[in-house]
Amino acid sequence: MSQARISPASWVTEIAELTKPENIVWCDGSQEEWTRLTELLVADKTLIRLNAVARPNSFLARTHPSDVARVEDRTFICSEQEIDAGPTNNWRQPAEMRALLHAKFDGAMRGRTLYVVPFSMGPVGARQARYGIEITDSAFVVLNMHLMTRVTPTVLEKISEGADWVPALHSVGAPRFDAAGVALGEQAWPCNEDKYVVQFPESREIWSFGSGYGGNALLGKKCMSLRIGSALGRDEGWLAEHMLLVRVTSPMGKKYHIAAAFPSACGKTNLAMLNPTIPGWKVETIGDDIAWIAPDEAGRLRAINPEAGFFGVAPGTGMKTNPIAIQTIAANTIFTNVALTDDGDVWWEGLTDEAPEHLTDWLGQDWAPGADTPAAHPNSRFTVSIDQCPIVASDWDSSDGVELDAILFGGRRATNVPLVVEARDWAHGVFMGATISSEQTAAAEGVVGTLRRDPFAMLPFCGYNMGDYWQHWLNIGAGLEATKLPKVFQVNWFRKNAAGKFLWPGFGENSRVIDWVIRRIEGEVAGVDSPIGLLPQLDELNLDGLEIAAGALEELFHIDVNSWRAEARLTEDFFAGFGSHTPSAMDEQLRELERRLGWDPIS
Ligand code: SAT
Ligand code: MN
Repeated sequence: MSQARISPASWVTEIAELTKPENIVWCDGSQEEWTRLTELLVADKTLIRLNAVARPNSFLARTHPSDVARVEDRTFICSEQEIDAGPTNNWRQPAEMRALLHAKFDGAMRGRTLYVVPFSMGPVGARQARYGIEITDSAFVVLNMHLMTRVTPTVLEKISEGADWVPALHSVGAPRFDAAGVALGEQAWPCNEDKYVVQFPESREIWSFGSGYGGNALLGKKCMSLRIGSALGRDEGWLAEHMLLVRVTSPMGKKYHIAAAFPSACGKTNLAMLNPTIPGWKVETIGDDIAWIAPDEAGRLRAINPEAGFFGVAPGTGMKTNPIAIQTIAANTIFTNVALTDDGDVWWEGLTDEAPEHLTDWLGQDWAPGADTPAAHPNSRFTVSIDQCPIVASDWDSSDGVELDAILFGGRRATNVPLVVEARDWAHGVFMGATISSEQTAAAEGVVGTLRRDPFAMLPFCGYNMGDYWQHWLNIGAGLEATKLPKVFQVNWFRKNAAGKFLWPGFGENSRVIDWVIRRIEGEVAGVDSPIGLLPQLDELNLDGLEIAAGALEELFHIDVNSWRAEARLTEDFFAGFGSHTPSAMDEQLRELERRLGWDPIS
């Protein structure tokens, strides 16, 4: 389906004619480029250089207060047919969107530099690697791409040898001059009120306008690796997933690989850097956000992390919750929208138990403990290369990837969903993934806390009809021997008691759940059947040394039949929204759940 492309040079010329930049810079991802661009941005006050002793080679950026998260209602999947975008995506007719975008990009880079960023998702030359070229008028984006992807001219060589690539065009939408050459004035954080994050899945193109923030602007991440990636995966027989990837070594010295899908800001980075509290276990990080998964010749699913860095949520990250992340960001890190300490270091809620006596908040205002607004924006972030992670697997970027043993699906659920439950088989696992719901976080614009369906944690990231995506998952499983497939589990660290307190301590203690998952893989524990899947028998969990309130464990695994019936009713409505694109196997799973809940769905 992908089209023969014009050369990168012709594309750059075409885009430069449209956007009318002052000059063009081809980027090479070098240290020299990093130094040059950080100096440029420090000089123009886009970046603040942090205290070089406390935080060497690290920087703070403060965005415009309106440009702080992904803009889901401005994100579009422009497939030829609306049905191919499906009911969960915004769709516009491609020709109409192209015309609109041409008007937006016309002159959008006047007075700015157009940077050409050749990048690879996955190790250059690997079977699973995919190449892209991002054009951007933001040096801040170039620096973040350095950390998050592999920026290298080698990509251009691969393309000239015939490799396919994704053109990814980005502008902050803030020209310095109008068409008549009149200066428009420079904003501290250039962006545009009108934002578009647009994917054309058939022609594998990305056009992003108006935002300089995160996934809106770092186009290798959600736009390419998930939205375009999922469409590529559908056509080529693999899976592009919003999943962390870890290697877990048991006390017996056996290695397992686990991928886990959680919505944005639900703890993927924490689980990816898990510090086990039970003795003898070791966790190594492979990725914290995206996994590309493909069947191999032996009939196993193998995964790579296509990225090269972390774009992690700062608030809540501290020595107690994620000491590995704290070590990772000790240097060479870009922080966005966190608070600044008086000695030129960074701070956010949860970094330490007590806030410093005085801070400059993410808006650049004086801040003191007790203030009624947070010092760091709830979606403030750190960008850092994966190489800095002290527990990164030494072969994290192996071209072969790793064999998957288990897949976890999770979300933030205060009620109903137990700490862990195992799917009966692959199709039941797909049903678990398809029916995830989670309380909304600050990672996207919207009301934090409201419960929303987030199937496979891919709601904002699936580049085609979500119903077809479930069928694709079913097909991948059906094409492989059941015994070779990873086992699938649903987890929920966030269940609360009636008083609203978390029942499970989470973080390092989640190693106890991983321990049970692995003992299930080994067939060492039997679990106990329940209407929603296989639960641990409480004595199968390793709870040595854990202090947990009396009754909390029972509550963590309690299945409330009435609430689950209500949940099944909502799933019925949810599936109905996909019409004939809901796979019949998903309807069967729902009927089966209803039967197990002792409920005759027909009456
Ligand atoms: O802004 S990003 O999309 O990169 C982060 C996230 O929402 O997961
Ligand atoms: Mn994410």
